[in-house]
Amino acid sequence: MIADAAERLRRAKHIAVLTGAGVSAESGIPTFRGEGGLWRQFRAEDLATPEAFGRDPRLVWEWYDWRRQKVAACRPNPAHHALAALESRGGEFLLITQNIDDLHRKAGSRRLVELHGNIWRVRCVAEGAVSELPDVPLREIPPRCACGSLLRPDIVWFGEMLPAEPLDRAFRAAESCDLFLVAGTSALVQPAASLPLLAKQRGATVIEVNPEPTPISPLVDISLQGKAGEILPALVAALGPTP
Ligand code: BJW
Repeated sequence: MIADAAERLRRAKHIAVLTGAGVSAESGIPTFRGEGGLWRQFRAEDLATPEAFGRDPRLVWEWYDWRRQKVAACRPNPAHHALAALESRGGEFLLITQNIDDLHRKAGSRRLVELHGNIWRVRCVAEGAVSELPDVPLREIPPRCACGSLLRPDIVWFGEMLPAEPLDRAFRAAESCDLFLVAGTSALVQPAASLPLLAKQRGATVIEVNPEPTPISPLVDISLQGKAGEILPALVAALGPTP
């Protein structure tokens, strides 16, 4: 299976990759829906919606401050490094991530779009200005902008539109790639989950890496069952030297 997937990757002229929380699981960052997942312990409606933030910004920020501390203690794992190595082989490439943890960038990925935002960025609720807030832990909760208004995490919550430019780049890559690799996502959250299906409709080979089956598993061309931190390095190693 790995050899077949590697052969298709080697032949591909344009590769798009979609990652989800499973890719960061081996770095120690909890996923959302599996065993030990965040949505098993917390209600998304209380913490990850604009309504929750409107009701209780302190509660929402306390949760994000806890998550920021967790993420700050984590490092990229072999899955992140393998994807950075895949990009560095050249050719048309885009890494589309739903993750907000910045670990792909830390591993060296550059042709990267973050569909659901970034945990280190904040946005002023009044002015919309986006900035980095690296403090861990936060000095004040909830943090405020210089203008006095509340800052919010620059993260896409349920019921919110995804940022237009990254979403547009992701859809264009899914439409035009000849190989779409999807790793570590339950493929339940829209619109990200529709990207591999769009790629498949447009004729791309779709390869999935996940220890568990997902709703897209019956539709993909190759399903590599296992951990991203094991499968992705093996896949990239099987490609052989960069041409
Ligand atoms: C491993 C592994 C290892 C484990 N190696 N793998 C009804 C029907 C259809 C759609 C909707 C609906 N009602 C509402 C919607 C829209 C909604 C949606 O899709 N909901 C579904 C849940 C039903 N989507 C939205 O609201 C989006 N906006 C939108 O659509 O705007 C238009 C619109 C507006 C209003 C109404 C309707 C439409 C926004 C979505 C924002 C998602 N935000 C979150 C949280 C951000 C907050 C935060 O992080 O702080 O983003 S939700 C959460 O899920 C997070 C993730 O990015 C996202 C995806 O999760 P992911 O990455 O797939 O993680 P898991 O945990 O689900 O899966 C992990 C996988 O890894 C598993 O498969 C494991 O097996 C695997 N794994 N270890 C490899 N070592």
